[in-house]
Amino acid sequence: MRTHWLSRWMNRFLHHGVKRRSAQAARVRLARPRLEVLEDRTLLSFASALNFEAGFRPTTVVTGDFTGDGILDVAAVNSTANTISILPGNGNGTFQSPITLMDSIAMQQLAVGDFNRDSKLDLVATGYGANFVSVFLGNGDGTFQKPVNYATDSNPVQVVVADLSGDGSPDLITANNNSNTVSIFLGKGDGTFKSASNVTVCSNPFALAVGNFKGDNNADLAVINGSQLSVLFGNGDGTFQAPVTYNGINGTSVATGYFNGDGFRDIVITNGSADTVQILIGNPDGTFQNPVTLATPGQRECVLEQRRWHFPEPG
Ligand SMILES: [Ca+2]
Ligand SMILES: [Ca+2]
Ligand SMILES: [Ca+2]
Repeated sequence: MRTHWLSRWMNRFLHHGVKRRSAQAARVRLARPRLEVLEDRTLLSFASALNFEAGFRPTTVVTGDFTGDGILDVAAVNSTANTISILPGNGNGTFQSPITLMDSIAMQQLAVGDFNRDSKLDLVATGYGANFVSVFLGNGDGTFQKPVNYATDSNPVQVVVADLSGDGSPDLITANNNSNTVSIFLGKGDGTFKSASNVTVCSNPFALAVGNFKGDNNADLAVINGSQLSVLFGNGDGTFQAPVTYNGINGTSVATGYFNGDGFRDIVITNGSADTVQILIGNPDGTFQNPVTLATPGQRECVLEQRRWHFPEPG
């Protein structure tokens, strides 16, 4: 049985603070793994927030070592300033004044990757109103080259970086909120991308995640709108099979992971206004069980999985 570092970490995290239970309760937990534990877990606490200047109305942040000094930095996209702010990290939880990247379009969402495989991190941002993604190639010192725009379908709301074609070059996927599609941009490995291939998914998609659901080492897609989940099995070359639709979804954000330790990828969906998390346990054939809905103590707008996608996945 395969186990994954995220699953092992999740198991340790979710068991933190949980009291010892009876053997019968343990058997129940195995039958419905981790879900009760998620409800009962002890929440972590943090010191008071430190605030650092970015641009006007930052909407998304990502982290990476953009300056090449081995210290994590922060990149924030500023939705009404047409800018991205790079905040170099000092290594002690504080950050330097931002380096500002300009673009000709307003950007809302951000993702990171090494698109030209020079070991210097690059950025891609969605331009919701402009119907573009903007690719910024990193110089490795916190500065970036002038952005190159690639046309998407209408209203891209999220961009994800993953190698969909298995050639080692990162590709891009956008969820296009007004087109009922995702746009696939296959990377050429030199920092440029082929024109978009638009694939039909559920109507008005606004969030997506990538995972190997079927166990064939091809990257698959999970795309949600407010009430449906579309799962698209990858063919391994950047093309996808027709979507399989799941109803009963109530979500605003989607991620994948190994939540019950069986080695098959599962899906988690949050809904910020409903205060819920939904878990869909994955079956060995890439299908999913009915969503299990959990109440959360407060509004959860976004769920993230800290992972750089590479296929085939490490065992
Ligand atoms: Ca750095
Ligand atoms: Ca690069
Ligand atoms: Ca690729």
